[in-house]
Amino acid sequence: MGVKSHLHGKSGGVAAISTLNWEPDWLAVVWGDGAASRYPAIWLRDNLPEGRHSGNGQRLFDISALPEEIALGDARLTDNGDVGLRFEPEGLDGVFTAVWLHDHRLEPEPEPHQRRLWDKTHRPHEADFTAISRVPEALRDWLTAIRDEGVALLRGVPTQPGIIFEVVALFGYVRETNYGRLFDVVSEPEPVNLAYSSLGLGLHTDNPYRDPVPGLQLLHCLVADSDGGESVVVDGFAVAERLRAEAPENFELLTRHPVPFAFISKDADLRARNPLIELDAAGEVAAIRYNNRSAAALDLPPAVLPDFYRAYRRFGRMLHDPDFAVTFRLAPGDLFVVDNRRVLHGRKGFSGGRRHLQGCYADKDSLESRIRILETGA
Ligand code: NM2
Ligand code: OGA
Ligand code: ZN
Repeated sequence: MGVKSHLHGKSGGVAAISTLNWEPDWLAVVWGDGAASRYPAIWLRDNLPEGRHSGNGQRLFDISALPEEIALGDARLTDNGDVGLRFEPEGLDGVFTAVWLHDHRLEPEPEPHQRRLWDKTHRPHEADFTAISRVPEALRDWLTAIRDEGVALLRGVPTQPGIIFEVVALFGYVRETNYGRLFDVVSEPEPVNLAYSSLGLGLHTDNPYRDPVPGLQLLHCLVADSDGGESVVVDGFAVAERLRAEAPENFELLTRHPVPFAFISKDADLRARNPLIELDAAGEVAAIRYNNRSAAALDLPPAVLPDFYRAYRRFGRMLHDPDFAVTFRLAPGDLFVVDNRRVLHGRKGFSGGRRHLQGCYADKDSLESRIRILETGA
């Protein structure tokens, strides 16, 4: 029972098989709707249900334990429409349900894009702390906005120091760093980091000098008695896509050359090297790293640097184009979350009275896990 979800079912929908064909190397299935699927024998052998623990669904054997040459010796439709297979040379029998085979079709079918790119017209999703603490659907919607839009606001978070931990506990775990499990963003006389001053902070992602970078940042406002200090957020993915469309050669340069970032203090010497725009294996933008304060001296080959600077500056100008900026002012009891691999944030300088935020980092995998759990109602 628990196993089904562990086996990553996509649809769970009803799947009827109309015809089975097989060769020693392949199983071919024709579905009730006429679509066809093929599965290699080695893949089927690797995924036999018996190969997994019946309680938790974890695989029980290592890939090296599989015989070198695996072939199907027989394939038949069972009375209830599932698929019985025999594997040689082991002489092993196993059954796959039609639903499992349908959920795990291997034909390339692009996953629908979850991310929604946005510009200055975007109104970040807002939720109420009490509501998301009590109503699973409200929590699901708030977390989904963070996952798909990279930013969301929360109101009504008591101005009690440390309450940010209760927000994180709704979806995951704090990612502790040299700044602590929690950090106080207040203006200090000798700030170890410019965030702890009253200066404005240009658009940035946090901690690019760390690998991996924290996936999420939460900032909770306890006191906002000063003038200024407004928050700004920009969808780095939207800007990167604009750059790709308008200046593909600039985009390419920023994805191809990793650049050094550093943060050095009395008790930290953090360094990491990564591209400003990171792509995944499919060429999709996977992460933005942009932080003027902690960018180390660029050390790319001299022949590359002039072109690289052109691309870097163009990207920087685009990021600061007001067409992309969403500005808001945090009041006591407000909190916002950003996807720190996607959305840049900044603040205007402030003066006059006191301003106090508490922040922490968390990882995104737990947030995505929580959404799946809330969606299946488990
Ligand atoms: N603080 C607020 O990444 C950065 O250096 C931005 C981070 C100090 C944890 C500031
Ligand atoms: C930070 C930061 C913004 C603010 O702490 O990383 O960007 O509004 N702070 O003080
Ligand atoms: Zn920051």
